[in-house]
Amino acid sequence: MSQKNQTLGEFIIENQSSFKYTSGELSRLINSIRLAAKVVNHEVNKAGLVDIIGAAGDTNIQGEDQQKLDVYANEKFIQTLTNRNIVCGIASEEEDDFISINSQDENNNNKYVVLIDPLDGSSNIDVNVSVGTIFSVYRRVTPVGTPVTLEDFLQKGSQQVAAGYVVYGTSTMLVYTTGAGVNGFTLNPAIGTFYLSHPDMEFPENGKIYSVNEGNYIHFPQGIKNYIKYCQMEEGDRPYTSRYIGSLVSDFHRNMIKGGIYLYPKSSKNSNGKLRLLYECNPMAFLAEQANGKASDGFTRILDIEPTELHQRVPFICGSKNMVVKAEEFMRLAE
Ligand code: AHM
Ligand code: MG
Repeated sequence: MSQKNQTLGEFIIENQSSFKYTSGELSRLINSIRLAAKVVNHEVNKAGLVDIIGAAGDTNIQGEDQQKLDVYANEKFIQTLTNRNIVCGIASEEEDDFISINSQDENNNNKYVVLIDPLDGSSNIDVNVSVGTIFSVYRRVTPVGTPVTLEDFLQKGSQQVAAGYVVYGTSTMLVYTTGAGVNGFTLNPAIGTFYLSHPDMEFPENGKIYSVNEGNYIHFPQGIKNYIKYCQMEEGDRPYTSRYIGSLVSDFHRNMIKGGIYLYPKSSKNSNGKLRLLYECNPMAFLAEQANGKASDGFTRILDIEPTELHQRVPFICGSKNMVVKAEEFMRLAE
């Protein structure tokens, strides 16, 4: 039984046996993420103090400026997962291609691949607004002991065995699922320990918050425009409140606790929206469903989408179940 004040370390050990593959490998993986999260948290927290903010001069495969902390977080997560010889492959928002680990080592029997957005919402770093890390875990589909291939990463979201995020906010929290509900752990920075602070997290079925970048309104599909107008209409429990941080993790986290919907639709400028299916939308969708919420591209369940590319983008609507159902209704009606 999970109980408040339990440490994340204790929780992982206690819940290991309830996971269907009990080799301990997944527990070690979550432990490594916990460690890397603490290291990155330390750096994020002093971002305003040291000369680490600002663009590193590189652009990633999507042509966006990389911030130095993105690079740092990327290195830390990859290093931690690689050095401890825990996974057989990693794909990251910051890497053009996936990384195969220890493919030469015949003793490498690791079964899991990790997909990660090491520091999401990075445009918020240099203005002291919260950012996050998102991760997604799959069992490889190619034989153990051979180098991983793209096939191991291009799996449907419904195949995930674990997913989670770290929110570097007013407190730092690690929230994750292994398919048996969602639990949130808050870091006590004084002693560097995560404590179970939010057991069995769930989206309220209805909410009163909508989160969308309304600056793009003019470019949105008609169904989304109509849904936004519906949110703003004076009727019943509406108008809803608008809240948009521009950090997916933080917007999702608030909406899960308070009840709400997050939308990043396609637009006349971006035909597939902005967010990436494999390391942003799928993990958030898995968490949402595990927390009694829902995630959709407007028509299809996110977790049912068959991926075709590592850095694929997809429209994303996610949050309280009834709100997402309503948004989908508007999308269908406007077809
Ligand atoms: P990033 O991966 O480049 O940081 O972009 C992802 C972020 C999300 O966290 C956030 O919800 C969204 O982009 C905000 O985009 P916009 O500024 O277009 O509203
Ligand atoms: Mg991102």
